[in-house]
Amino acid sequence: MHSVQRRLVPLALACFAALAPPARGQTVNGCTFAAATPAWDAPARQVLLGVGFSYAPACLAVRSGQSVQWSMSFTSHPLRAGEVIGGVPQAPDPGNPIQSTSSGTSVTFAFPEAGDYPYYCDNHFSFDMYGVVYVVLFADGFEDEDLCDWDAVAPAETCPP
Ligand SMILES: [Cu+2]
Repeated sequence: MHSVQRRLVPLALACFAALAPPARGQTVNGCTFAAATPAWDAPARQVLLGVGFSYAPACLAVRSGQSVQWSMSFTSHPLRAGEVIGGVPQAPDPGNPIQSTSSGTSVTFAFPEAGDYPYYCDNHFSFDMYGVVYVVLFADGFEDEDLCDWDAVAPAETCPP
């Protein structure tokens, strides 16, 4: 462990519970980190159909390394990674672990890296059927590269330009 990490880990330990993803405070797919359902200690991390055309919970916070299971008819509700902006689905970040799923009734994706991973239903995004998986970095998994995903806690000198 080099000096940068020694300096950063105590800071991270002190405030990990309040960490927010880079888009802190920003609304993405109807979600904010603050309003997300914390699920890292839940017995199951699962997204189900909500009332009407919606996900339940749509905005989920998990710990890096955990998996999330979506359970619903993907024929009726094709799952796609990406953000919906102004009613238009955007191309997903290539690092988003959520893969397009158009059949079956259950799919699980692992989220090894901290970040925020938006998703939507390809049939009903115009009804705001979308959400975000927030992947929270916990202190025992910290690496300098991870800290750079969290601009609120990573000093600029630790991050690539
Ligand atoms: Cu749908």
